[in-house]
Amino acid sequence: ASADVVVLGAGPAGLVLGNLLLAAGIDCVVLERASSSRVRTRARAGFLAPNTVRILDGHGLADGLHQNGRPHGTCEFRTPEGRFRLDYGSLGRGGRHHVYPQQHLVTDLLRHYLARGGRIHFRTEALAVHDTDGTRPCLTARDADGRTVRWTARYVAGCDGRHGAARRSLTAATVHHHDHGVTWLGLLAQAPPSLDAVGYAIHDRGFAGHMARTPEVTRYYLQWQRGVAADAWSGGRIWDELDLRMHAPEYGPLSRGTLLERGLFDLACDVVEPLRHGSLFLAGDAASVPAPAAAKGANLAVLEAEILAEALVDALTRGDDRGLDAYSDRCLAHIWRAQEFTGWMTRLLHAPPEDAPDAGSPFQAALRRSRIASLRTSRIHQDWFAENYVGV
Ligand code: RFL
Repeated sequence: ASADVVVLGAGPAGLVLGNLLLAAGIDCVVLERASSSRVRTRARAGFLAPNTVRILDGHGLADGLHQNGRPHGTCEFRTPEGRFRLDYGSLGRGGRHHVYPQQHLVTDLLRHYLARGGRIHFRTEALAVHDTDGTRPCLTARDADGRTVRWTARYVAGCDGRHGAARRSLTAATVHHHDHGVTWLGLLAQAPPSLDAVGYAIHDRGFAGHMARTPEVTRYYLQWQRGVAADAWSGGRIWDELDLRMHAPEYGPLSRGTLLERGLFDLACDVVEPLRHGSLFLAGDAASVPAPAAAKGANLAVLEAEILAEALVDALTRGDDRGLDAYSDRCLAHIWRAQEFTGWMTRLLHAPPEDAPDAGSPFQAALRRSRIASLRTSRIHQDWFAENYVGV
């Protein structure tokens, strides 16, 4: 089988790319390892940046987002020294997030893709990409019936995440890996949000976070000891710990509810360099995974998909390869900016990890308090924070 562009993965990156290529009349196909229902229900991100909304709007992909998403522009820091709010929507460049669960966005993108006549094969796992040095790359995949199928293409877009076939097929790439040394227990609670802001709580026992998703479901995070299982604590113990770290005695109790999902996330990140290998291009988590501390992953994925779509359209319709040549450098500039800010957020929210040379250091603790104080009191620091927090 063949297509001009074979897209691996039906996440935000692959489906935005697929939609933009179809809109320009490019022949493409999406191969996705998971089932259609799994793709539509996988709860992950929820905070979409202004640039993401602009891209979706510009291509008629934002109907669900405007109907059911909510603008959001406030975060609250709670620390042993007190709490303060930053209305980041009116600081920096005045950008706000839209809160819209990723699985709803993916469902919308899939609906538009299919309505435009897009081809997609679910339960089809790409195994390896070959011959990317030539003009006719090909790949092998295992289809829903377990048969090995072969696809040829002009270009392959690897949007299949950190553990996908695109990354595995690279022979000459550098993967920069950094582990922040912190693990989070990510929770989805069947409970309304407890505050009308993103909540970042700093506590001697570790970080806790609160992020709205829908009026009925809220995401919480607890900094967690590495190596301890996600189900080691009862629901009651988790809520007690969240109350403690979110300073509930001072600021009011959290709205409790059933914990629907628990997952462990190491705050580890990576960047692949370069993002182009002949006729294979990486986008989204396949290109770079930022630690989840600053809600960057899905937003970078959509931005890279737009840049790649424009470049592929130029190459396939006009023989103009300049966009493809510039793709890697353009995206890496955004990626490193996001990685730098995410690293800064990570150091703001957590003490040095237990195995770090400066673990437990009072000096580091004082620096962290000073960093927070600067964010609380300096308008310039707040503008910098706001610009980076919503920017990609
Ligand atoms: P995805 O969404 O992982 O999609 C990749 C798709 O590829 C498929 N796949 C394959 N298909 C074919 N062949 C193979 N060999 C394949 N291997 C994999 C997978 O089944 C999947 O469907 O990657 P994409 O499109 O690059 O999008 C990236 C985002 O999903 C990710 O960065 C974000 O979810 C990160 N993230 C957040 N990002 C934000 O911008 N804002 C947030 O608020 C936010 N919160 C989060 C997050 C990630 C989280 N987790 C689960 C790590 C919260 C959490 C808890």
